[in-house]
Amino acid sequence: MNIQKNESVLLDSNISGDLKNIAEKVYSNERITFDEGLLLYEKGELGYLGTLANYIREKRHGNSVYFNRNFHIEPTNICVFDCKFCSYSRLLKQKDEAWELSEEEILNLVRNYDGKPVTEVHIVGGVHPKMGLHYFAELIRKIKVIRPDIHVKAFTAVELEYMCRKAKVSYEEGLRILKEHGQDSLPGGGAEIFDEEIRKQICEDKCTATQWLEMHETAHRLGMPSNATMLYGHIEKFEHRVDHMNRLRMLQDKTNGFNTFIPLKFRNKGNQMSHLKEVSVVEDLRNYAISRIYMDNFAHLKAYWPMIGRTTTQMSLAFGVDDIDGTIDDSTKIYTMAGSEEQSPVLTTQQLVEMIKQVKRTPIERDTLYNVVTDYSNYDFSKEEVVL
Ligand code: V47
Ligand code: SF4
Repeated sequence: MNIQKNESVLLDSNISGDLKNIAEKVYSNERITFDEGLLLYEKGELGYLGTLANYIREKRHGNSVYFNRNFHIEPTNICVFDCKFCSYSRLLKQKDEAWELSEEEILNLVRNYDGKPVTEVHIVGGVHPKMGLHYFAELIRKIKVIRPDIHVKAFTAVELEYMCRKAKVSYEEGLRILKEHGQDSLPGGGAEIFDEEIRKQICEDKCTATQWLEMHETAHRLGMPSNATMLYGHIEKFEHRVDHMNRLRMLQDKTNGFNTFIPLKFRNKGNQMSHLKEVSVVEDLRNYAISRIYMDNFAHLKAYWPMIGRTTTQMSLAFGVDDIDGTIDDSTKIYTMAGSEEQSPVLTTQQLVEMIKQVKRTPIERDTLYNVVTDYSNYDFSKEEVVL
């Protein structure tokens, strides 16, 4: 595909010389620096950022928008940590709104998908003091017995750091055990904002930035790919976002093990940071666009639709995003409890496909590793045997 650069950003006399230099770099496939990333946050207007991010996105992925068919298992929301932004976790002693699924309940959730064409299960939850490495390794093994074909994307670096510490094994040993039992990859959660000062204020007691990065580096070395998130729009400043992306970009240069970067908008309902205002949709779109421009070695940029809602998700597809996660069922509570747009995050594949087509993009179902499962350009849903 021959993607045209949009000269308007180079010719517009309202755009400063610094921003034009960045545009020239983007068009000639050159990496932008930390300071240039900061300048984009400070001075880049929505139209300018969207033009550049969309150029990169279309050069990489054409018109395609990826999604997958997955389901979530959240074994518990009981958590030993106390992240100030979290609306979801409960302490062991707080019985109201706390849940703890038994192994059989979890396996039954998997059995519910018998005969349905899901390709991934995403397992993540609170850090329960009694659910350890060997419990989860066995659980994954049993899931794979029921569903040998499914990709298991499980446990944030935060959960993994705790599991390894409790089991007194190195990250490498812990991850190796989980891999041998069937875990395929890691989700991107727990990264929040890497800056040590900000981290101290919002999630003091869980794994450090260095530990998060080390866990992912170790996973990549063992052949387990992963994602990376960034929680933005709370007390961090623009420089902390650039620093966060910079640390990820450096690790990706080293390992090339990340699939996707997922910016997560801070939602303020029912947590210890509820006094903070949420950022605007314009800021969300600017953030997606800058992420696309800055993270030049990440193949994919994901908008997590249950979090930002369907309309912003559709708009994000013009601001660098090429992936909108999956056809989730309503088993994921981490966002509904934080006040996300979607209080019942359920979309059938047909609805997801229509949402993408409505903005003139091409819906592509992918597996976790971005192999194409189905191109929905001309798909006839009336032939589907199982609706999902
Ligand atoms: O790390 C918690 C975030 C993350 C709030 O890898 C909040 O494919 C906003 O990482 N407002 C966990 N965000 C979820 C996660 C994820 C989600 C979807 C896909 C993937 C993937 C990963 O949720 C946490 C934290 O950053 N979070 N509370 C809140 N109030
Ligand atoms: Fe626990 Fe995760 Fe919530 Fe932090 S964000 S309190 S680690 S469930």
